[in-house]
Amino acid sequence: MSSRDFEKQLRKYLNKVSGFEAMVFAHHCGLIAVPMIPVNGDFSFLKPHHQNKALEAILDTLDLNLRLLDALTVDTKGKQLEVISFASLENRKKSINIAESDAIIRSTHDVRHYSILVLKEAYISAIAQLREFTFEVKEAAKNAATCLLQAAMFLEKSGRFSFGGVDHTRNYLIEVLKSWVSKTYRPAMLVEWYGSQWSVFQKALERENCQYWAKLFFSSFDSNFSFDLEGVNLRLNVPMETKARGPRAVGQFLERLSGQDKTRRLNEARVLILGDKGAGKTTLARRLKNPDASLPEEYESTKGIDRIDWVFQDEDLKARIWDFAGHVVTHAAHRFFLSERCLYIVVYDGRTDNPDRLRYWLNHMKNYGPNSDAILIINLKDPHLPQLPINLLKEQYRIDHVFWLNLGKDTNKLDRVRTHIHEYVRDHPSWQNQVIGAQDYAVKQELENLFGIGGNKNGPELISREEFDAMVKKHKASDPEELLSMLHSIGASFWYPDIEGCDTLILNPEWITDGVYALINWLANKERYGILQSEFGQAFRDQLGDLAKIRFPDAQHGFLYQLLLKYELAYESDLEKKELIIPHLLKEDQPKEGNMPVFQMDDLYLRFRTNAPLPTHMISQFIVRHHHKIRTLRKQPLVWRHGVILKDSQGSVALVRSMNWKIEVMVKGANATRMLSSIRESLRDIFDGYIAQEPNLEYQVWFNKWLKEEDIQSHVESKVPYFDPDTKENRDLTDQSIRYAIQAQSVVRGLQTHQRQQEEGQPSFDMEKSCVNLQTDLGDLYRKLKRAGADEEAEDIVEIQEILKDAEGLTDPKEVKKTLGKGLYRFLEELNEEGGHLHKIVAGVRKGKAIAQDIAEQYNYLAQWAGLPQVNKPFLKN
Ligand SMILES: Nc1nc2c(ncn2[C@@H]2O[C@H](COP(=O)(O)OP(=O)(O)O)[C@@H](O)[C@H]2O)c(=O)[nH]1
Ligand SMILES: [Mg+2]
Repeated sequence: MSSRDFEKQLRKYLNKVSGFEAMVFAHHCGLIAVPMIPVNGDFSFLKPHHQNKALEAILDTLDLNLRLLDALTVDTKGKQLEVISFASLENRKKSINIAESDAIIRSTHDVRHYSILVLKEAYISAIAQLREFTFEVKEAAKNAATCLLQAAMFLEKSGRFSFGGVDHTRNYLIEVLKSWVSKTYRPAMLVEWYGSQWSVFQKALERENCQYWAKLFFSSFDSNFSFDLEGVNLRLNVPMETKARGPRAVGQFLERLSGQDKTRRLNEARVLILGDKGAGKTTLARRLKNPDASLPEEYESTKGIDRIDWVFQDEDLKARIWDFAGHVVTHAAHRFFLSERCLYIVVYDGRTDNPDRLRYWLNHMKNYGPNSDAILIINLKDPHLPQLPINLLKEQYRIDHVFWLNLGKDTNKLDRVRTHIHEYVRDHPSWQNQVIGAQDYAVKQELENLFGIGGNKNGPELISREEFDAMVKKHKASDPEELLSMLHSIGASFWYPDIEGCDTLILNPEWITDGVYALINWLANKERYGILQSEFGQAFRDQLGDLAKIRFPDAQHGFLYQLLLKYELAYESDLEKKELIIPHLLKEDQPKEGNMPVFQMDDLYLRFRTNAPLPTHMISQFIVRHHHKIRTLRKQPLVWRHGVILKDSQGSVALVRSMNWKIEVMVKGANATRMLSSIRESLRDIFDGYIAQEPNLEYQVWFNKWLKEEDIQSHVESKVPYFDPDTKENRDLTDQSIRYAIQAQSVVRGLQTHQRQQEEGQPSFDMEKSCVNLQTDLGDLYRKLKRAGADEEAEDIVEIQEILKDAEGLTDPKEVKKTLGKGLYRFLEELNEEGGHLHKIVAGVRKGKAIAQDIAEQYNYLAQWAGLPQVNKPFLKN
């Protein structure tokens, strides 16, 4: 059967089935495509910082389809959309796109690319079915089948895939459709069809610690794709925080769940109240819990955060209300501590008549809880009705409901507000069904009681590992470490296995938030941005009075110091007296003109542009990550609240600053391209941590002409020059793409003509980039080891870095093999020796494990090309 005949046949039969059946067919194609994706034996084509999201999309999209499929057969239309919230659909689309773009960038159009496209089409068909666009459903189903065939063709070339190959695939797909039309038998799809690709797939999943998914795919094929909806629902209702940690964590969570007697609903949500001072936040917080509560007096103005637990007795459910005050930087910090089950309430004083203040808080919320809804309370302290563009705001923000009332007087309306919030917390579709195992739940409950969360405030702030283990035993839960990570991720208790001295303690999360916020507020009040550890005591006394000694004794200041670093809220100054600098508290304005670097037309310029104000914390996080490269002028570091000047060892200079809705980067000097690349990747990585939409990336290609990255890429890729409407000239963008190190395939290929002929499906390889990445990671590890006093090990790294520097220019894999053969490989092997000296030291330093894993990954990537042996990723449990 030719491709054209195949398409004809597809169309013919798809026309005879319903939209629903076409969607099921597309889903079917997706399921068959997934095992082809790790064609080279792993998922390393996904960029490290995309791995979780993209892998989750690959493994989980089909579940979302199944859920849609089920909703379509059972529920009413309105209900369907509610069940599958728009946020999760949007996130899914983005994640598949990420996986797809990685597949394209790391290879030519090949198995990976086409098999991910099948998934995407399956997803599109499901969404189209939900909206009842039957024509689109069928188009997507047809595309899914043709892409699957493309993938199969590429796979056949690899020789790994044997069982009847492409012809069999075509016939099988047509037979499936026919069977739907005639509603008779359904042909079986066997794993044997994949030949050895099946075991490649299973191994790739094992390598990612995704055994759970390996089993799932196997049983799915084994039962000829009949699915158990209960399993789908369990998977889709895994707590969001666990989901965000990727498919490994989800698999572990589910395995853990299956080992417990029963499940219990996660029974609390957080309600965060934001708004200007005096708007009525505290009034609302108190009256939600108790409608008869007295109004707060003027002098009672909230200092830090007040927390009030509003318990719905009969449903074993509670809303934990956070009444915020204090410096906004404390809001920036809370995204690190709070779980994702959040509802925001913005309170607005009706007398203000300044809608911009409302926008300010709505933006704030959007930055820190992009998937959360807001309820607006317009507090009518007097009869005057303010003019507010509510309809417009509803279009721009996720506003669930708006209430207009006098919080002090309107008892009936207050009742309505209370009912609404109660129902919201109880029924919110994306967390309503989230459960954990009953034994785990019992441990969580006991911990919370002990810490006095929502009640007795005299509880301890931390317990030892022994006490925790005893608790686990008492409630017959298993694997305390796994439980600790789970509790940590849902914000029930905090555990930091990689902070020395802290690894044996289980902490009350509210102790950490209160401590961090007290320090920040203390500094903000004093208009300072830096604090010594020896000043912590004073700060706590000033903020908390007598409670300071009890809650934050001197012995525990060190943890809080470490935590501020860990959460990238602060960095340690390089000066002799180790001071913590909180970039968010630095002065607003940039240095004066004479102290700013001057950039010329032919320097490098890029910018990230967003369609909403950027979270101010983003640039702070960037500053923290790059603080050791801050340029100084007459001993003054050139850094301010919204930007920083960086330098590298070869005299290149960069300016990175955030302005309104964009981040600007300018770089000059010998090493500019490389410096720009590293800044760009770092910003992307930070953006990625905020769930909000990834911004547009643009480059200045010639004077005042800015082009989007994907446009440059596609011009270079398709070898079509760019037509400049201003000068009416055609201009080639290849040079620009090299200057900015934008990965377009033809550029990569152009640069690597000297490399060995690329086999079909082999990723292209950039030796220089690979060496630079390795050196950066090794550099990080070096500094950490030095600080930990492991001089000898640090020296080994210096040696390896020297070798890497020499190897940067090599183009022949054989030579690379010779040069790099020993040092780095041996180092990584040593790192892998559990109980070995190096293993222990690296495990003990902050982020040591993560860096070591990155190094191993980078090395494996290089090794694959050079024909060197692969290493295991250190510190991963097998
Ligand atoms: N008359 C009147 N006073 C109110 C109302 N809401 C709040 N207040 C008063 O306004 C002041 C500030 O309110 P508060 O809840 O502390 O504001 P917050 O700073 O946003 O927490 C307090 O003295 C309240 O008693 C209202 O609806 N009517
Ligand atoms: Mg207040």
